[in-house]
Amino acid sequence: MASQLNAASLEAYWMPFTANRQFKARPRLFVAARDMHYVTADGRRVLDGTAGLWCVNAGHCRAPIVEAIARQAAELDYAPAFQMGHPKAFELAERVAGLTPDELNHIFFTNSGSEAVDTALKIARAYHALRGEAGRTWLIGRERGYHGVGLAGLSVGGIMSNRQLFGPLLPATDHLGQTHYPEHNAFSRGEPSWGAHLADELERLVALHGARSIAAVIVEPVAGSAGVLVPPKGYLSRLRQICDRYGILLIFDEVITGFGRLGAPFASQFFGVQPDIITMAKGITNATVPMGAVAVRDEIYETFIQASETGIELYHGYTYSGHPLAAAAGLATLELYEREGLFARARELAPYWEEAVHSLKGVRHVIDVRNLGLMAAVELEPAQGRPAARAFEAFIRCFERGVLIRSTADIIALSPPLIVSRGQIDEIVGTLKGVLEELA
Ligand code: PXG
Repeated sequence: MASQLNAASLEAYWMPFTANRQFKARPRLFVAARDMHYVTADGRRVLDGTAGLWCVNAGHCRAPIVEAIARQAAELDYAPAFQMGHPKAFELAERVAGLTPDELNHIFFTNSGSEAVDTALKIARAYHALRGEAGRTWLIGRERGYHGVGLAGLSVGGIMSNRQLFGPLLPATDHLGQTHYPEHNAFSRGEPSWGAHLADELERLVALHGARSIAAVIVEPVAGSAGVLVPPKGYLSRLRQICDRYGILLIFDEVITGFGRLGAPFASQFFGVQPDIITMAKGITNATVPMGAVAVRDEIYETFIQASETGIELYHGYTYSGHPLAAAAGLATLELYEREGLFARARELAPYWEEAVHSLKGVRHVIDVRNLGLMAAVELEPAQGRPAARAFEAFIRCFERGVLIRSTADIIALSPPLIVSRGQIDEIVGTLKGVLEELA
């Protein structure tokens, strides 16, 4: 299996968000991929039930994207990102702006979701400062929120294990309460009907910190990493209303929900709620080349551009912002999504997906199933005294049986590429069902 890896190379690579000791004792390696499948080092095909890490929306190694990257690498490998440009970054920005909601027409490129989040939070504070409201510095996230691993993203994030060793985090940050209450919304199909009022907690934070001290609220429209927490009906529009009332910017972190995961370009369109800023990454290049981006409302961009007569308007950016390979990959990816109608396909498959995953209700260990678009979570009763062990064991056994799922605590997350077939949905759910029935 790990035959081509010796002990030294296994040790040299410090793997991210991984149980290194456990992994290195028994490595799981992919060496190739095509469409819906990975190939392991020992030559087995594994059906991708997670689109990599929620990112390979069009399936693996798609020829148009592969070719665009190869052509670009041979033609223009790199152009300085500051005070110089190359055409494809502009073309991609225009394409992305064509997918974002109406008034969000300006795109800042980053290399990851984490950087997109830090960029968005900096833009939010600077925007208020430029408008003469420098006192608006507080950034509000949400319990169980995941906004990447930068120190700002961690500060508004709400997953304790990601935060606990790294304090003190950014001051002037606070959190809304999380939205998943199994006693009210276990086994909800789509958006739970209970819980819109949870958005009113923002009123409490406004009262606590002062209406004119809050810069922005950032939420994932559907929380992904914490285990697919679907917002209660009406919750997001209520957040929007409260932000409007107090001049607070609303940021949707669409790193997972962007690019068709819910059957619309962005969750914003799916829910009919328009934020001021959207962060994105992952599906923007079908995960072939690292890239993230931030889309901002016209008036935010104009505020920066008007504030400076001649100089640099935003002292922020990355060496690889709008990198030629990422831009080429992004253009080919968006063309592919469009040509194959993949967002519409996700929308059409969603009811079948919902039926399939909810067939796990009543299966051994299952205490909740939730879904939206082509996302779902299956939550398990934790094994006595061994939290997270049961879902991790399910992950290992599914992998051995040729299906890739993802586990986080005792929650199994599913998010296949949008090209998944009905038969493959049955295979993912059927394999998981078999594994759960036999798990201790
Ligand atoms: N925001 C959100 C909403 C995310 O889901 C990030 C920011 C950070 O993106 P980068 O590109 O810096 O990783 C993410 C990333 C999982 C999982 O299995 C989720 C993510 C990454 C890896 C694994 O839940 N989300």
